[in-house]
Amino acid sequence: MPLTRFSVSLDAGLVERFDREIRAQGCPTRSKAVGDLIRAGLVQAEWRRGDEVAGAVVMVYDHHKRDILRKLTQVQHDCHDAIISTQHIHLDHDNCLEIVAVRGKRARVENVVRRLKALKGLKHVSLAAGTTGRRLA
Ligand code: NI
Repeated sequence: MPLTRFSVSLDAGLVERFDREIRAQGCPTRSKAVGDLIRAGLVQAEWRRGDEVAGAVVMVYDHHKRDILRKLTQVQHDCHDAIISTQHIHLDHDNCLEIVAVRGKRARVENVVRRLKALKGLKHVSLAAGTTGRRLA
């Protein structure tokens, strides 16, 4: 993709604060920081519109909890069309970290998250709402 230059007029204080923040984050250029913000906004728009999206559900649970493994497997089989991969990590003697990669229409992906969050016995469930990347440069 060719680069396009454009000028933007903003409040000086806002730009100063933005520059301080991106320096603190180690961002190399203002252009990269603005591009990252635009892409983040476009990803949010994909989710709002109900486009095809991709992401990861992160869960932590104690595998000793009654029936938890069977219930997790059941939900993942019920939602197999939206789940592309599952990774299970044994964190310690009791705790497991499970990462479920999801892809599909927003409604199907959110259904996976809703079903997982409804399970009793999970210590943590969160969604990293990503993108398929197809509509982003
Ligand atoms: Ni485990």
